[in-house]
Amino acid sequence: MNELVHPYHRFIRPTVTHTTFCPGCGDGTVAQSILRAIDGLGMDMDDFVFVSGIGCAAWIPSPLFNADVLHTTHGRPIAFAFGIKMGLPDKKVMVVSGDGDLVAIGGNHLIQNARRNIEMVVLCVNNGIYGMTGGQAAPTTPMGVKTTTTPYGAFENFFEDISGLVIAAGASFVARWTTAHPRQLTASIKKAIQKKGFAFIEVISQCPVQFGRKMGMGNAIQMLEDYKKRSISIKEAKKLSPEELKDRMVVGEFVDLDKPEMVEEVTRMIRRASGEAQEAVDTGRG
Ligand SMILES: Cc1ncc(C[n+]2csc(CCOP(=O)(O)OP(=O)(O)O)c2C)c(N)n1
Ligand code: SF4
Ligand SMILES: [Mg+2]
Repeated sequence: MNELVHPYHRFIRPTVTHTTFCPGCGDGTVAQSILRAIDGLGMDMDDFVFVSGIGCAAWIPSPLFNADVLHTTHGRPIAFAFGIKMGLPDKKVMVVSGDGDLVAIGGNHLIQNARRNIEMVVLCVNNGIYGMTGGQAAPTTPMGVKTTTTPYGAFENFFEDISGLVIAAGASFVARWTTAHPRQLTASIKKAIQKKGFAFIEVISQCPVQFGRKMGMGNAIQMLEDYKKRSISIKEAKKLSPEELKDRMVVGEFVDLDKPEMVEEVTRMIRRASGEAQEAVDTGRG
């Protein structure tokens, strides 16, 4: 009998026999969307260096993907990714991590590298909570949500629009989808991979175990149904008032700009500086 092999099995590290994700976790959809995008572009794992921090979402590229992956410290994947891009400018660098990793402890790396417009893809899996460590409140946890650290409900103002934050910081590509939009997500990942600049994709993703259970949102399917019900395209959102948009999730590609990319600018500057230094030596001025 022929053995059935998943079409993306070739992308998975041979030593990996299972994932760390809970049943129903959105991280599987995100992983598959990334692999679909890479396959759809006719690219290979060797074209990439993946980087992740610490958290459930950070397990997506490492150890799952059979590629060069840096599984770094909590909050620092973008800093590592910047270094990799400077040293290996021909590689595609993709960061995959959680909202806590990228927007809480790693928030400053996120905004500064978006401002610099360093060419990299950053996939932020936003489940609104610190999933891996037991469901503590994150800066993305909506007010009132009961978590391990907020048993009477989250009391901090929260980042309602992290895509908006990254747009304001200066990224050249920004999109938001949910795990109920795998095809649109895959299409945006393809664009992000091809983008010359900082490309950020926020994926609102279900954590049925820590977030869904505490919020009383039901199981993964019910959470996905909720995403479908509450999400609205940018075009449709423009017709609604802020009150009407309350509790809705605006999805789509928000920004796709061409602007100077820092690694390219630095490389150009180094060439110019070394040309001037050589000229100084040749003309006896150096
Ligand atoms: C410096 C440091 N602080 C805190 C932690 C503990 N820690 C590990 S993962 C994590 C949060 C993960 O949340 P998120 O990035 O949203 O990922 P998720 O598990 O939700 O996918 C925390 C607080 C750590 N490992 N290192
Ligand atoms: S705790 Fe939540 S985010 Fe982490 S693997 Fe389980 S369902 Fe996914
Ligand atoms: Mg999280």
